[in-house]
Amino acid sequence: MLSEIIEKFSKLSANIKNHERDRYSGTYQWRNKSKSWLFDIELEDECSWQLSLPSLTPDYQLYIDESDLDALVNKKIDPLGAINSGKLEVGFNNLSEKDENKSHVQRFLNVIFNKGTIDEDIKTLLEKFSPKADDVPSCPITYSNEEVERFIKTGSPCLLKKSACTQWGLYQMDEQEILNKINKDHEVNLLMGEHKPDEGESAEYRTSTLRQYVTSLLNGKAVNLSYMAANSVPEALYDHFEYPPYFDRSAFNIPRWWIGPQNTGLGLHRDLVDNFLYQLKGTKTVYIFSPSESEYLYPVVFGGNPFYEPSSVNLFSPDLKRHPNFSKAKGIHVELSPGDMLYLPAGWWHCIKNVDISWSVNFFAVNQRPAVLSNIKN
Ligand SMILES: O=C(O)CCC(=O)C(=O)O
Repeated sequence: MLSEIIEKFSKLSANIKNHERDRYSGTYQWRNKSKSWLFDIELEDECSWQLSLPSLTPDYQLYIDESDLDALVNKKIDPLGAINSGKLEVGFNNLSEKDENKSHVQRFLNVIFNKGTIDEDIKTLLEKFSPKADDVPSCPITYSNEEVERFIKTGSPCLLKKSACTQWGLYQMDEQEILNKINKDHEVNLLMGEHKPDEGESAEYRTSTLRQYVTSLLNGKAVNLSYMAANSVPEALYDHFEYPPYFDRSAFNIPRWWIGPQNTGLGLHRDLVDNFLYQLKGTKTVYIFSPSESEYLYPVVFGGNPFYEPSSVNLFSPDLKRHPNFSKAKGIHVELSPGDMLYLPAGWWHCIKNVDISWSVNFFAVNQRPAVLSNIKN
């Protein structure tokens, strides 16, 4: 099995462009959780990526069990999920640079597995070419894919009613039918508390089986309002949904699903890639701000996910002493009901609140440039 994994790694090396080689050059040593050596990969400035013998002083050490490594190279879990869930740990010699190194490795893995490179220029371009807050005074509602395609070209969010998800098995099945399709030990990550980048606090997660979580959710007991946020949709469900029809399938990574009780959600942030969010069960409210409002939203630099940027503003109890310009930000909001699909163009800020028990699935177009910039050169 290891030889297949190594072969897949070699193929993925084609994703690494020359300028990335420079940025990520170094020796990455992969070990399993019991610390046995699996392989080293070495990326040098100008030359190709190669497998090498164990280095005594690797720049980065990555600890992952072989089964999880297999899931990672086969793109059944993504690097962000693997790190957040503790399946993949990153080790270094120099503990004082722990967070920085972890971010570096996470970014590097995004380059390999998601073709993910976001340069700072993208933010400027998104701000320049996306519609401004005044151009989108409310979220447009549409009933056709043709209209959605027009919004995608102009970089405007829109809500599609009666979307294609109403035809998916995943939409039509009830909770018990979904559970019956999935291995009963299938593990999920529950978000117990969001990170507080301003205060240097990381997000808190715990694990559970999907079965236990959904059962307690349905019994009204989802512990401390935990949120099953951004988990990879399990393979057993791959035949029960379709990818968004607007881009080629290869634009997307594995869809993520989001399940949680009333009042769970996610704080204000933005993703620098196009996103399609389908609502399967329950309702959620999404608060949205144009990239043109960024200067009022106090973005913070955080973590190693290059596609993600949080704001330090708490939308539900803003601290205007710390964030005085937030009072100038113009936002819109929209409610998603079962069967709806929200198109969130790259760079649009959003904050989520589940109104009742909510199940959603989203697709990030991590392998392509934001659609609004497709004809714009930087
Ligand atoms: O549905 C949610 O709670 C979060 C969704 C989200 O933030 C996203 O799709 O980017």
